[in-house]
Amino acid sequence: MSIPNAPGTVLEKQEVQIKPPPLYLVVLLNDDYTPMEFVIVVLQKFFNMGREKAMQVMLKVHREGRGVCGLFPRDIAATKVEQVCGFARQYQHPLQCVMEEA
Ligand code: TYC
Repeated sequence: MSIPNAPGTVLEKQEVQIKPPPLYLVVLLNDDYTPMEFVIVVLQKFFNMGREKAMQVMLKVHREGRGVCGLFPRDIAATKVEQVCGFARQYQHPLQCVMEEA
């Protein structure tokens, strides 16, 4: 065992690369059956959007097939996905929500 900081010891600066935690996009996918109004409610309830913003995002998903609901740390993104999927199942809608690394 070496003696820490013994006389004559040269301390080298350690190069520590600290990366910020990865962020994840929560993405809503289009389908043909979930009512538009239900999607608006989901965006308001789980992503704190006002009605106008929720309407815009819902229409984007409807027209383009997918749309971003928000950007979150991994655990928060995973919770949002679970909440949205659980809520949709509760009402028997096929709405799909996924997360992907940004
Ligand atoms: N395409 C659906 C309809 O016409 C509406 C919809 C929008 C469904 C967004 C899912 O993520 C979605 N009723």
